Amino acid sequence: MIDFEAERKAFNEQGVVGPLKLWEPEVMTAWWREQRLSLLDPANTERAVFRNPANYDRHLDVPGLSQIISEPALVRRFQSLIGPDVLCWRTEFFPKNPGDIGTGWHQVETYAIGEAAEGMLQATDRSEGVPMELTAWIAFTEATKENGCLKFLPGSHREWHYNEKGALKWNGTRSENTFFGYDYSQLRVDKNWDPDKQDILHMEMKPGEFVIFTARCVHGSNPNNSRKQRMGFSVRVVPTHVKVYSGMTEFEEFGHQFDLARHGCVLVGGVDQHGHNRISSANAWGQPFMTLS
Ligand SMILES: O=C(O)CCC(=O)C(=O)O
Ligand SMILES: [Fe+2]
Repeated sequence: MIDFEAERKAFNEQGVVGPLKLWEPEVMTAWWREQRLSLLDPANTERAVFRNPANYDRHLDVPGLSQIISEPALVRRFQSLIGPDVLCWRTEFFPKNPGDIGTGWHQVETYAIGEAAEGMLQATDRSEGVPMELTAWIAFTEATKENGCLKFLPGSHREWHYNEKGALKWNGTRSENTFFGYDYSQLRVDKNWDPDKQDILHMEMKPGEFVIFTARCVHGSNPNNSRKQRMGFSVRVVPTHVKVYSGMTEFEEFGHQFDLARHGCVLVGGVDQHGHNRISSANAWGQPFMTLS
């Protein structure tokens, strides 16, 4: 039995709740071994929505990923935190290879990363205290302090420590403390505030566990000092009142170009009473997505 009340309370206080369980470690490990092959299979890659190395939104073409985004363990939590009507607007892989540096601290809400000053998300019916976006970061492999688990500043979602709307140029380097080439420290509201001096929550997870957070909660990850790859998969969702990529036909992020012609959101929970967004009802193979009522 999931204690939704307790999880909601923890989330509201901290901006993050986890680790939570999706599958047993052995189940995840075997499943992920299969998905790795599917990701590289040309039959899938030629159907991918975006053709660039960022590898976003592969849930729209890889059948296993099309299914995982609708797992009740995820969707029921999303619904408990942002309401019954839930759209998955993006998925992202976060590999961290042996020797890779940590992901720098960052804080966003509308995903106004870099040049996209207006952001990718626009709320149209915001209620006080209810987030307009959530991420479930699923551990496809083990995530430990040693191999680059996520880290959070609990409670930091209540205050803006970074100016999300500030212009930031992608510098193409992956130096320590940058967010894949975006130097978030330039956006710090208070230059004397040091995230590393705050109370840090290290979110260690077994394969098959996940954590839910609002990207307003300052987060990053540790470097990978182990000999194995750490792999996370972020499922990003919004309530249906949020406009996704409104008025946009393309965007640029992390030095890559994204053409939105084939992008759609997936309704993983409830109904879409707003009709703001293009909805994908089936993946690239014509297999319908599952929506929990
Ligand atoms: O996995 C990471 O290193 C960073 C993940 C992250 O920032 C996110 O999912 O929003
Ligand atoms: Fe992030």
